[in-house]
Amino acid sequence: MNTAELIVELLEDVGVRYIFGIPGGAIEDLNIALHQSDKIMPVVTKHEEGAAFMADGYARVSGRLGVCCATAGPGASNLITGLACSQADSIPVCAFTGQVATSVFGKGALQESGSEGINIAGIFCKFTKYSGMLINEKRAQYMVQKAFRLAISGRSGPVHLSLPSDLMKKTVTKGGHPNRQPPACFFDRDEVKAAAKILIRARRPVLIAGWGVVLSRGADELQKLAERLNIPVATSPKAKGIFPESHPLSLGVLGFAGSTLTKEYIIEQEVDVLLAVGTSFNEMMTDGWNEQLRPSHHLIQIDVDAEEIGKNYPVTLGLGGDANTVMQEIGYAVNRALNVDDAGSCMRNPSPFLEIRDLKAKHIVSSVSEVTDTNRYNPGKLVRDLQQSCPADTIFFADMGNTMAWAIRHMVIDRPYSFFMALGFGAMGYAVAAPVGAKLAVPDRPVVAMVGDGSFLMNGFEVATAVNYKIPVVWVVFNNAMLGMVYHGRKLFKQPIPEGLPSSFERVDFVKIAEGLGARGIRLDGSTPISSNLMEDIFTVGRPTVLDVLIDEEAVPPIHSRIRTVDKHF
Ligand SMILES: Cc1ncc(C[n+]2csc(CCOP(=O)(O)OP(=O)(O)O)c2C)c(N)n1
Ligand SMILES: [Mg+2]
Repeated sequence: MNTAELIVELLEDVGVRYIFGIPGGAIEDLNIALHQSDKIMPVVTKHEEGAAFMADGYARVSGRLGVCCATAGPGASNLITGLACSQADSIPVCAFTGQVATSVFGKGALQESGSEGINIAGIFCKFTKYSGMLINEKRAQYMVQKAFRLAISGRSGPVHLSLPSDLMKKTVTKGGHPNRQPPACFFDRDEVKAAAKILIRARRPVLIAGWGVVLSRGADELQKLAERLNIPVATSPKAKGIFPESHPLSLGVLGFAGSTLTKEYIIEQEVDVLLAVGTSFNEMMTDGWNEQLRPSHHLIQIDVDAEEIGKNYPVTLGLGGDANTVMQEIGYAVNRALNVDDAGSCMRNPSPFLEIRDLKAKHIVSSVSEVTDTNRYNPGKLVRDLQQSCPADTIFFADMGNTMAWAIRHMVIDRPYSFFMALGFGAMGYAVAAPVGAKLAVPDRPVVAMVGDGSFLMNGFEVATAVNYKIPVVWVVFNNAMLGMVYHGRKLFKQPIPEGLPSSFERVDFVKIAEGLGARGIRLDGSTPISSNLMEDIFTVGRPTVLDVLIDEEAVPPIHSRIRTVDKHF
């Protein structure tokens, strides 16, 4: 076999089923090898950024490795924003990019992007866990397997290999080294015991579950631990729904667009012990590093990456390790200390259940802000209607912009692994392409993307990719003919910001765009609301569908905390 065929076999060995990308001269050898594979289906996208987002969406939803590829030069550089999103949210994605033959390095070949030209492998080092260029076909298996191991293990993330075309053609022999992936389930027993003791004695503790709980697939352990400790749970915005939001111990989302009850419970009242699991205390979770988030006695922080522990708030106890494993071990230690079995739970007085119940009654989200124009859909109502009209197992994606804020504030997510945003890097257009990869990972679940019109205009041609492969994603476009977050953000500053780079633009007809791309397009507004019948029809017909929803552009989104942070820190 040649090196390209070896790479495809190695992909097959780790169970890869899809590769997202766009072909080009420098990556034709990989293309030929893929043609011979009956296990891997290539998905050719309309832009490489879409390919990287789809690989990310596939990995984010399935927990498995996502794979994308591009040709040399601009093909490779178009992957950058996608891989940067994966890096910021620790998503395991492997990217392969083409490369001109090593024999012409430095001579000015078209799209040359090796160490003598625009150094793609070097550029990618800055936003991946590992980026390398194949230097010898005899080291190909080592480098590919190393890349896979790094992507999936420890704090997962994207990796990249640049593949010079001459090396792809060399004859190689596959070595007998299976790709072993050691699970990251380490923990420190003494620290676990110490944490259990503190948590049992805590008077008014709170658990904050972050994105690390999602990455470690820790929803079950989280719920068990919360119930055993009788401890209220808030999530970061990105981890929304990892703890069922209707659970009597749920406080909802803390931070950006989060619930007002969470803020009252955690920020405005005393918390003596804070257990932070898989959260880095970033800007969006902490409302700009609010000092009042500090607990009065103990901050216990669990993270797979030691770099995060104590980074933004001083900890009294830092536990390295995978969130799922450490929570499980704390659960055992609590049981042993209380001398109870799995069914036992830690009594607390006053009962957090009662306090949360009363707060929930007080903070019932009143039926969203005023409607200025009756024909325009209030976006808060839109996200609620959408959720109520979709099956319970629907997976939702939310894109950057006000859309995301409305969704965080008004949706109630009770099923873990059902609500996704790329909030780390915060790229507009992510939720246009990523859901296509996600749908391939979970073909039996409905996948719905909530996208602002500005974001849709960035990557909307990927609807044609979904049409091409009959991947029935539903995009709900929040059509306000503007970059709404910019518009409202400017207005909400103490000193309103003028419109030098205007936030509004001519309204676009997304029904026509959808139809032009081969998808189904449906227009809705406030007088034709989303209904269960409509959504059922869309899911039954099973075509990629764009809902072009005219929303009230003056409805003020819940983005005030972000504006305060920008005002104070930037
Ligand atoms: C790639 C990229 N460019 C610019 C931004 C800055 N930005 C954040 S939200 C936003 C406006 C989003 O507009 P739209 O998608 O229409 O959503 P809306 O806020 O109107 O709901 C902009 C420009 C960004 N996050 N990502
Ligand atoms: Mg908009």
